[in-house]
Amino acid sequence: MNTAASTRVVHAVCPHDCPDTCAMLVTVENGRAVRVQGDPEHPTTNGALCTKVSRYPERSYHAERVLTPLKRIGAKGRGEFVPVSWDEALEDIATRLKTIAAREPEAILPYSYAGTMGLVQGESMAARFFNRLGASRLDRTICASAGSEALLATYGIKAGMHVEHFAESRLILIWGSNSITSNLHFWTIAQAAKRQGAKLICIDPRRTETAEKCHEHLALRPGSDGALALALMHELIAHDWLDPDYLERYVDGWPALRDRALQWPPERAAAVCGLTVEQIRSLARDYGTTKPAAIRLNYGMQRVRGGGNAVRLIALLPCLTGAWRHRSGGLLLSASGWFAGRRDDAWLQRPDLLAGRQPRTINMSTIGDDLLREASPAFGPRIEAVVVYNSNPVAVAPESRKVAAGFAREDLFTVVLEHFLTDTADHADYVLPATTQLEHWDAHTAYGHTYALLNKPAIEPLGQARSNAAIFRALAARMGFDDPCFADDDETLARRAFRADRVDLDSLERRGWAKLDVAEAPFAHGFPTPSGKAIVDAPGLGVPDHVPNYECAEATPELAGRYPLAMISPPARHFLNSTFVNVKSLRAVEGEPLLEIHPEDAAARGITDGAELRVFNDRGEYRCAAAVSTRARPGVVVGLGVWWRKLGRDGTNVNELTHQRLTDIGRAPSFYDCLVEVAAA
Ligand SMILES: Nc1nc2c(c(=O)[nH]1)N[C@H]1C(S)=C(S)[C@@H](COP(=O)(O)OP(=O)(O)OC[C@H]3O[C@@H](n4cnc5c(=O)[nH]c(N)nc54)[C@H](O)[C@@H]3O)O[C@H]1N2
Ligand SMILES: Nc1nc2c(c(=O)[nH]1)N[C@H]1C(S)=C(S)[C@@H](COP(=O)(O)OP(=O)(O)OC[C@H]3O[C@@H](n4cnc5c(=O)[nH]c(N)nc54)[C@H](O)[C@@H]3O)O[C@H]1N2
Ligand code: SF4
Ligand SMILES: [Mo]
Repeated sequence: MNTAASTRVVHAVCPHDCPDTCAMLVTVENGRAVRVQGDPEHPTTNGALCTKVSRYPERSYHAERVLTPLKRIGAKGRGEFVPVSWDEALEDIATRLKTIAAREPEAILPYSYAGTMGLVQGESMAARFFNRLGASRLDRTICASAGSEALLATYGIKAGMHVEHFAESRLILIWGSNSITSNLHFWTIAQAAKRQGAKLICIDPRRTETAEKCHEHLALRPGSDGALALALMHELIAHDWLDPDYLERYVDGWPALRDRALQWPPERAAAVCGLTVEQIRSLARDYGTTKPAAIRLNYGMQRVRGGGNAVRLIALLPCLTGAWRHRSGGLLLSASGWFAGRRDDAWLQRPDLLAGRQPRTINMSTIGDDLLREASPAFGPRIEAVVVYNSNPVAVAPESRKVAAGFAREDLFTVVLEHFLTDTADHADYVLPATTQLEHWDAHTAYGHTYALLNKPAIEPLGQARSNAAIFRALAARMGFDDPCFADDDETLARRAFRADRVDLDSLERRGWAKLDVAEAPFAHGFPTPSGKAIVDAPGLGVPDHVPNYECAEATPELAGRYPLAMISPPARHFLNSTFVNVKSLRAVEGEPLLEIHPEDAAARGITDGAELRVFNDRGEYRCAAAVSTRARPGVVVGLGVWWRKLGRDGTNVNELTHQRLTDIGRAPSFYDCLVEVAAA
C-alpha cells in the first residue's frame, strides 16, 4: 500500500512550560500523528526533543484522555462522573456563572497557568471572557515572578543574553538550574562551549546530573545564593577585578552596593552557604579573571523567601565585571521581555472589556487559604466558582492539604478544562475535554530563546475535544456576550498574535518560527531603564541583601530543632511539573515517589535505601521511599518531582509539606524554603 500520498509533516511547537520551546515536526499518516521530532532547521531545537515530549503522541492518544464533557455524580475529589453532551454542559455552566455574576462577578475566579504556553490556548479568548465577565483577576505567580520582577527592577526588562552565544563563553556558571532536566537545549550549547575549553561550574544544593558533568559543583544550602553573590562581589572588589568604566557609565548606585558587599567577606558567606572559604574564593577568581563569563541563572534558586533579592544581586555581578560588553558574557534568566511589544496583547486579551471595572486580584499561590476564606471587607466576596484550565492546582500549589480542602467545598462550583482526570479534575462539577497541541492552532513566545513560533494543527480534535479558545467562545455565546471579538476563531487568533511590523510573519508561516531582532550584546551600552543604567537601589526595594529563608536555623531555631532537614522539591526529569505523571512509560522511568537523603542523615535516623518514609512537618505528611544518596548534601533532602497525589503513596505528594508564605519580591511561593523531619514509616 502506498501511504506516501497521505503522509504529511506539520510545523508545530512544544507547548510545555520549558525554556526551550522547541520547534516540532509532526508526521501525520492517514489522519493520525505517528511521530514528533525536533525541527533540524530551528537553531536552538537543533533536531532534538527531550525524552518526555518525544512521547507526545502517546500522551495525546492516551486511553484515559477525557474525550466528552463529564458531569460529577460522586463526592468531590472522588473523580466519579457521567458523560453529558456539550449542549447540556455549556448551558448548565453558563446558567450557574450568570447567576453568580448577576450578584457578584468577583466571586468567580479563573485559575490557569502554563499547561500550554501558547498565546491562543493560554490567555486569549479566556482573558476576553473573564474581562467581559468582570471576574476576579489571577496573579500568576506560581513559578517565576520573584525572579522576573527582580530582573525588571535591575535591568528594566526581563531579558538577557541570546542562549546561542553561550557557545563562545569561556566560563559558564549554571546557577540554580538542572539544565539536563529542565533546559536540555541550553545544555547542548554549554557542552559545545566545554569542548572549546570553557569551564562549567554548577551552583546547586543537589548534585544533579548536570552538576556531575560540570568541572566544579558548589552544593550550597538552599536560600543562601544572595550571601554567595555578595561574597563574590567582595572578592571582585578586594582583587580589583572590576570594570570601573562600565560601572561608571551603566550602573546606578554602585557605592551603596560596594558598601554592602564589603560587609560580606567569604568567611561570613561560607558559614551561611555551608561552603568552604576556598570554594568561594576560587569561584570569585574564575569569575573575575575569565572573559567572557556567562551566567545561566534559573528559577530553582528563587523559590525561597529571599529569591528576589538573590536574583537582583546575581544580576548585578556581570555589571561589576563588565561581562555585558561581550555577546557571550552576561546573564540569562529569561528572554521573555524581548517579546513584549511584539505580541498584540491588548488585541488578544481585550482588557478594555473590563469597561472601567477593577476586579480584585487573587494570588494563585495562596489558593489554599483563599478558597477557604469567608467574605470580608479586605478579601471581598467568598469564592463561589472556579474555572481551571492549563493547570493542576490540587497537585502543584503549596500546602496542598488546604488546596484540596478548598476544592472539596460542596458550595464551590468548579469547571476544569483538561486532557485527563488529574487531582484537580477529580474535584470538578464539570470536566470539559480540551484538545492537545496536535489538535489546535497556537502561537508561541519563549523564555529561553528569542524565536517566535507558530503551531498548526496536525490532526482533527479527538473525540469531542475542543480547544480552550473554542470552549470560552461557546461559553461566551451562551452568556450572551455579543462583542464581535468573541467570534474570532483560533486560526485568526494565532495568526494575529504577533504584530506584523515586529515579527517576520512570512518566516513564521513558511518555517514555523522567526528570529526576533534583538541586539547581539544587548546591554553592552546600558539598560532600558530611565537612566540607561542598571539599578542597585530600586524604588521600594532598597539595596539588595541576603534574606534568610523563612524556615532555617538562622531565622527559626525552634522550628529547626523540630524539623532539622531543609527540603527542596525540584522537577523530575521525565515529568513536566505534574504533566506526564500518568504516562506509563515515563512514570516507569521515574519509578516511585522518592526522597533523596544523605547517608549521614539517613544513618542518624536508621533509614536504609528503599525504606518507606514519613516526611513531615506541622503542615502535613508525605509518604515516599528513601533514596539514600550523596546527591543530597547533609542537612538537605530532595523530594523529586510533583507526583499526582492519586498516583503517589497514600494520596500524598510533596506539596503536603510546602507553605504559602510568599517571596520578598513578586508574591511567589517559596517551595524550596521548607523544613521537615523524616522517619522510617
Ligand atoms: N523535565 C522537566 N523539565 C522542566 C520542568 C519539569 O518539571 N520537568 N519544569 C519546567 C518549569 S515549569 C520550570 S519553571 C523550569 C524549572 O527549571 P529551573 O528553573 O532550572 O528550576 P528548578 O528545576 O526548580 O530548579 C533547578 C535547580 O535548582 C536547585 N535549587 C533548589 N534550591 C536552590 C537554591 O536555593 N539555590 C540554588 N542555587 N539552587 C537551588 C535544584 O536543586 C535544581 O536542581 O523547568 C521547566 N522544565
Ligand atoms: N513542590 C513543588 N511544587 C511546584 C514546583 C516545584 O518545583 N516544587 N514547581 C512549580 C512550578 S515552577 C510551576 S510552573 C507549577 C506548574 O503548575 P501547572 O501549570 O499547574 O503545571 P502542570 O502540573 O504541568 O499542569 C498543567 C495541566 O494543564 C493541562 N493542559 C495542558 N495543555 C492544555 C490545554 O491546551 N488545555 C487545557 N485545558 N489543559 C491543558 C495538562 O494536562 C496539565 O494537567 O508548579 C509549581 N509547583
Ligand atoms: S519540554 Fe522543553 S526540551 Fe522538551 S520538547 Fe518541550 S521545549 Fe523541548
Ligand atoms: Mo515553572
